[in-house]
Amino acid sequence: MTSITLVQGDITRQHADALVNAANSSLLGGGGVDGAIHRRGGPAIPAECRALCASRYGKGLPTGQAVATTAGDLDARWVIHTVGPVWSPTEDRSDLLASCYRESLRVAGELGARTVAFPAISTGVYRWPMRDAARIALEAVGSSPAAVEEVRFVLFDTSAYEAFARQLDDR
Ligand code: AR6
Repeated sequence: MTSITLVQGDITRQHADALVNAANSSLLGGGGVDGAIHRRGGPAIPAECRALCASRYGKGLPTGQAVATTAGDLDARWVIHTVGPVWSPTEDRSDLLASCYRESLRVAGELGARTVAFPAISTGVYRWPMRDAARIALEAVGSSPAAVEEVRFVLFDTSAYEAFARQLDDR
């Protein structure tokens, strides 16, 4: 059984077997969590991302999928990159957001990661409303069959932390 914990903070300061990155399909870095992970993780991460793009993901990593690289200088063994969906007011993309969590945990399980830290995927640049994103994230993690001991959500600010805490209480 996976235990779910919530902390407020910067995911790049966390120690865990795997840190999940809210990437984009190019895997070449960006703003938000992605920018922070690439900055603090150092050049080994983009080097491996470039190699993955050249070999397996010529058209980019599809939305909802996940792939692992080294964690470089971060206090973790792996970074698992996943691409969240951009929020749409007209199209239900919740399955893709749930898939980011499920696929990241599947990859983590395959690697043998026991502790996995997630940011609130898609809730920044991709504009997903926090409360709905928290519900989807907690449901997806709660129903994942992956053999991971701890999933830690690392929420950047108080309102994100409170949104996740409320959803966790309601479960
Ligand atoms: N630690 C934890 N959470 C963070 C951190 C951090 N260091 N920095 C931001 N957040 P975002 P997305 C929160 O934009 O919405 C990038 O440019 C942030 O407050 O990082 O999935 C990529 O390259 C928000 O709640 O990811 C993509 O192009 C959450 O993390 C695009 O943004 C996610 O915000 C992905 O957008």
